[in-house]
Amino acid sequence: SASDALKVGILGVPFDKGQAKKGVGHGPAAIRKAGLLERLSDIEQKLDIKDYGDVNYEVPQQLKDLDIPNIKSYADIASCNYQVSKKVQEIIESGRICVTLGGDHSLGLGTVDGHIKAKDENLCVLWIDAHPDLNTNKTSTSGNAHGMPSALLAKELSDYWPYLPGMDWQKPVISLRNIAYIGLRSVDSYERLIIDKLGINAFGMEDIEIHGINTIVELALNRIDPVGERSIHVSFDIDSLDSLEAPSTGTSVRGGMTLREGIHLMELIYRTGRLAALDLVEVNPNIGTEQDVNRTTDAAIHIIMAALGHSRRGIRPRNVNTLPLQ
Ligand code: EXY
Ligand code: MN
Ligand code: MN
Ligand code: MN
Repeated sequence: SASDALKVGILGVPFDKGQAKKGVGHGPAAIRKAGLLERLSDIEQKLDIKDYGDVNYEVPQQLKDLDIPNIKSYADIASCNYQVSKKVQEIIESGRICVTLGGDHSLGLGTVDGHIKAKDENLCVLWIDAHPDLNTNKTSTSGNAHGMPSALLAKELSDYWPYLPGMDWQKPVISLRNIAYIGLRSVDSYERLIIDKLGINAFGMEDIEIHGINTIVELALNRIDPVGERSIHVSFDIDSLDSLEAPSTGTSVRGGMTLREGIHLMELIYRTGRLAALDLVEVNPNIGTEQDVNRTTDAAIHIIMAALGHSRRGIRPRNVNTLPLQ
C-alpha cells in the first residue's frame, strides 16, 4: 500500500562553478537519462517519489561585482547554495528523503545547511569522498569551492574565514564532531593538519583495507550518532569510488572504493531508517568515453538504489510458495 512507501524527493543541481570543468553541470541530466526514476520504481522497497526538477538561481545585484580572495565564482557559489538550502529544507520538512543530484560538491554547503534547518541541528553527516573538502580560501591551492564545503560548514573553522557577504543565511553551522569522512586518499597538508588537530573522524582507504567497509561504517556511525537517534546526511562524492568504477568525474583518484563497498555502505545506512538526505555529486558526463559515462551513471544509480532499500538478495514473490512448474 502507499502507506508503507518511502517518501523521496529528487532535486537536480546543475551547478559547475565550484571547479573548472564544465560538464559536471550536466550530471543531473545524465543520471536521469540513465533511467534513475525508472530503476527506482522497480525496487522492492515501495517508493513515493516526487521529482522537484532542477534548482535555478540568480546572482543578486549587490553580489555581482563581489570578489572574495581565492574563491572562484564566489557570487555564484553563495547564490546557488542559498536556493539549494531552501529547497532541501522544504523537501525534508515535507517528510521526504532528499536525494540531490550534482553538480559539483560545493553544493554540499547548501544541502547540509537545508538539512540542519529542517532538523534543528539534530543531524550527522557522512562525507564519502576521496577528498575531505576541508580547505578554506587561505589554505586552498586551487581556489575551487568544491574543495571547501566542509570547511564552510564547520563551527570549529568559522574564525578562519573572512566575512562572507551573501552567506548570512548560512547558519547555524555543524560541529566537525558530527561529521565522519570515509574513502579519503587525497588530503592536502592543511586539511591533514585540521583533521589531526581537531581529532576529526576520518576513515581513509587504508582503514577500509584493514577493517573492511562494514566495520568502518559501524565505527563512523558510533562516533557521529552514538545513541542512534540523529537524522543522517550522506554526501556521496562519486570520486570516492575507484577510477575504474567511476571514470567520468573531474578529480578522480586511483585506489578507491569498489562499487560493492559503496553499495554495502548505503545498504547499512538504509537499514538505520534515519537517512534524510543523500547528495550524489561530481558526475561529469563530458569526461571519458560513452562507456565511461554509462559506467559512472550506472554506479551512481546503484548507490542511490541501495540507499533507498534495494536489496541484492532479491525478494520472493508475496504469498506464493510454489514454483510455476508446467
Ligand atoms: N583538495 C583539492 C582542492 O582543494 O582543490 C582538490 C579538491 C577536490 C574536491 C573534490 C570534489 O571532492
Ligand atoms: Mn556541455
Ligand atoms: Mn567532494
Ligand atoms: Mn572528491
